[in-house]
Amino acid sequence: MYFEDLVPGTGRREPRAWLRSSAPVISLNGRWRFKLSPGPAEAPADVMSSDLVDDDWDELAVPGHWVLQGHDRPRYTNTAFPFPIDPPRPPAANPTGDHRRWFDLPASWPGERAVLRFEGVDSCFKVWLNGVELGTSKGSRLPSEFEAGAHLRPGRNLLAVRVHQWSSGSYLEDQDMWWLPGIFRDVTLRSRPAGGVEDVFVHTGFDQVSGAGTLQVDGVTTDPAYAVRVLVPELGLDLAAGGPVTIPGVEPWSAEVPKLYDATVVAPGETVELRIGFRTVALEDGRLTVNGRPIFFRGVNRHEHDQYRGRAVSEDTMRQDLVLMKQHNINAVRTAHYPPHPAFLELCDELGLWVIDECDLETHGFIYTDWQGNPADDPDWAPMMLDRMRRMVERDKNHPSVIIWSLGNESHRGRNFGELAKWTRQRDPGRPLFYERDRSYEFSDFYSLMYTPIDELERIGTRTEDAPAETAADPPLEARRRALPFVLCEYAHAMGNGPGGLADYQRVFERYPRLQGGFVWEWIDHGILLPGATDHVYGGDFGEKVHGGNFCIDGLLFPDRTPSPGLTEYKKVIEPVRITGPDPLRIENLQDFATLDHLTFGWTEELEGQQVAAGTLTVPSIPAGASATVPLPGTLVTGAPAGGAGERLLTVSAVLANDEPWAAAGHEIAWTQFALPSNGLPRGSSAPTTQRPARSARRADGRVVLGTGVFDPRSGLLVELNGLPVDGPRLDLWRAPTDNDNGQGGNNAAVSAWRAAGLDRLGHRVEAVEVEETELVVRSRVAPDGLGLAVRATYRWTAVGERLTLTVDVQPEGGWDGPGGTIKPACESWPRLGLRMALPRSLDRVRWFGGGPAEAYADSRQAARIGRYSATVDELQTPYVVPQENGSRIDVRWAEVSDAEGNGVRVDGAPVFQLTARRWTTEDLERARHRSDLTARDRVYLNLDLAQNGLGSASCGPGALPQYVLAPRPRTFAVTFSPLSAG
Ligand code: IPT
Repeated sequence: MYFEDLVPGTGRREPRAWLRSSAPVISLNGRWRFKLSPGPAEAPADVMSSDLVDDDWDELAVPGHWVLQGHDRPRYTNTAFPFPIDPPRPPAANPTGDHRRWFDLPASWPGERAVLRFEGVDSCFKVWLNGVELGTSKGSRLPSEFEAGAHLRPGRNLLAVRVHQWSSGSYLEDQDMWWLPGIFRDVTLRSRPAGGVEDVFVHTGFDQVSGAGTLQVDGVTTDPAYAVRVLVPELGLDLAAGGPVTIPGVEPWSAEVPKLYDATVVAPGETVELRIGFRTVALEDGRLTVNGRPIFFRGVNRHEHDQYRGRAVSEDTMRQDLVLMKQHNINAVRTAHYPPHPAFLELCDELGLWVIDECDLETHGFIYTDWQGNPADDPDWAPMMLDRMRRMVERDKNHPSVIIWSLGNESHRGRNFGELAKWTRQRDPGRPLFYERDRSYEFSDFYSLMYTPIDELERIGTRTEDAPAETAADPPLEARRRALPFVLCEYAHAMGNGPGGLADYQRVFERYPRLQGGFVWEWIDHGILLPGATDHVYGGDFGEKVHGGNFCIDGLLFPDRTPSPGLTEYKKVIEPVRITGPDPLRIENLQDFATLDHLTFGWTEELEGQQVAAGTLTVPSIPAGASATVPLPGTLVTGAPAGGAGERLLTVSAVLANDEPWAAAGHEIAWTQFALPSNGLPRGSSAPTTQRPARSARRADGRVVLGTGVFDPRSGLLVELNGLPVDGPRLDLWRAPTDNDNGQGGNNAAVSAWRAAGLDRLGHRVEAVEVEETELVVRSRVAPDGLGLAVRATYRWTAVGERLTLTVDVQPEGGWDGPGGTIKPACESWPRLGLRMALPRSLDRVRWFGGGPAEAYADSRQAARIGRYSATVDELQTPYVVPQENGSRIDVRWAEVSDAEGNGVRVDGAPVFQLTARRWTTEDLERARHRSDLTARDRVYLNLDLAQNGLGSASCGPGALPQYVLAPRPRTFAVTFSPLSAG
């Protein structure tokens, strides 16, 4: 059967470019009739017949996936095939969706050749027009065209499409994503006029020395006797197709300045509109260059995903993705792991992004046969694989944004890739090739890896990495590999809270010319909202046995396209302008082509987080790769602060001077904050004070009273602060594990060491509550059941006026460090070190002076700006699809937690602390699997931390770097509480 053989398709036309043509076209998108059968055998034999009555069939939106429209259900696996590995056979249970649609041919429709074009059908289909079979096709994310003209009728026509969820093609489509069958991209009927433009291949070049462009347009007509002309009005060009011709004085295309020239390709029967970008892509001296300059990728891997529509993404959604990328300083997309909707590439041309266009090819699941039977190395599969490469290259060849062809993803090594590379090099010598997973790199123009640790990246930067086993015994091949530029095609796994370490990667990328940047994994969480649901689903939510869990919830955007803190962090880390200083200020242009003339620079001076002065800076024109020094305004340099005493900060920021297609004037591109000399300490700081501690500690009425605090005499916990009920602060070392804490499949899992050390079950035994003259001292031993290790915590309370200061001394005891100790493996980190307390639920507003506005952690804190912020407790939560530790604000100098009237508590750090506030406990957060599992309790829970462990990206990659690890060792920290009252 066609769905289980190794024939890529039948009856299809030769692949060609996606063209905007003047020829008549009818969109067949819309409501279709639909019937789902459990397998091909059960599907109606007369699906193509006009006699079949389909009135009782359901309706389905096309483009769309039936599994997201109430038929069957979506299915998520990472690497596993959700059927037995028995290539090329699909499973017996092969859901088969019959789609039917009647359409009217307008009277004006030309009675000539016509084609039916499908932009994407997952995974295999057969098509009939008016009862006549036109053909079959596989290759889900690729177009298929069938001759249709001979079978069209005036008036009503019946189109029937039978789609099989599984096919031999499924073995080539094992990308880490939802399995989503259906006609999920556009369907059109296109007239093919005599004397029309069948295909166009635009080749351009740009010579950075002379400023001249070259243009060659290969036009193919339906009849070679016809001449094809090319018009580029802006350049005054009107030429016969062919070439190349040299055009002096053109403006080049780059992702930074995406200059496009409108062009028209004219044949007697048809006109095609194109947008041409002049650029030359080359490999020179071991580096990738465009227009003669090495470029640097600040990239993301993008899957097509919409929380309601799956991979049937609208053009608005595509544009939204690109606008968000541009707004966040991203300049490159790897179309992981298949060619995107064709309109997406037009938008990349227009808005300016470098694109690695990736073939719809991944055989990852053969990992479970130890790569036995992997199609990539089986010549029988070569035609299926080559068909995919050809359809991608032919479709997308005219886009200036596409600068690299990727042969596919995660398909191990195999000779068929040699066929793909050979054909592609011959067909398009103008673009280099990429393939990561063959460690010999013989078919790739790049060396590449995924999730590489920083130290390995340093070795690659200096070309001193170990040779892979695949090339070690082959000196010429190894020499070739070592000379290649390096691109980190996936890194910084953005699953849940994280990734940590982006800034560290960036530093290494920028240090070594061989490293041409990377692509964060990945752009968006693949959470799906099924009809009527409030929680996003992921693998396992249907009780299925083989699934990939929440491994697809690993994007920089939440499923509704709200940026996550990870995206804000990435934006800051990849700023194309670096501002250092402050005296003098240095502005560095990190772009590859453009000046910074499109930006304006401003500064603000803040005292205790409140603006006291502001101005603009005059910055000279700075070419790409250059920098300039800019003097600071006089008052800032002399240090004569406006206003009174307190912490002074200078913020310098670069914003768009004018509206761009992707952001309005004023949109911020880069910023830096500097500490200015400070003029004494502000009121209310927890600095040494001349006031002497109150001699007020006393026992009274079965309670201990110290200043404004009332304590329980047995637990030593604070129970009241100035009349406000409090559930006293006590030591806390636990956090609700993040996906990165959990690591991958038990590897790298910080959390397994934490649990082995009992950090998730610590108990508190109070050994002494000592009421001294001026202080209250509470001594406790904090330890888990079943283990001998512990933490000694000594809480020392003093009161000065209304202020109550708590100093906590922490001493680890017993074998935290593994060998010889009580736990194995060693527990090398603590999730957090701080205090936990509860307040009445009415205290649901937080004001703070510190890092913000969003969450930040030790290794993801570049985007946190010191300032004054306010938020409700609910707003402080970051809505991760899978609940986990989140919402921590860092470098908090002070925070006020109050009710609507302003009554509450102020907390001062010494000098700073990390703050979280939530309506549920850490344990609630840890238990929750979906957001609706979290329900508010009648308290507000605060964590006041000295520190938390870094985030890392161990959900797929390295854990937190050593400098961000919170090691178990003795520490002392303090916070001061004071009452806040309304008015
Ligand atoms: C790599 C895949 O290429 C990508 O599709 C995704 O699954 C990612 O991992 C993790 O989310 S595979 C690599 C970890 C071996």
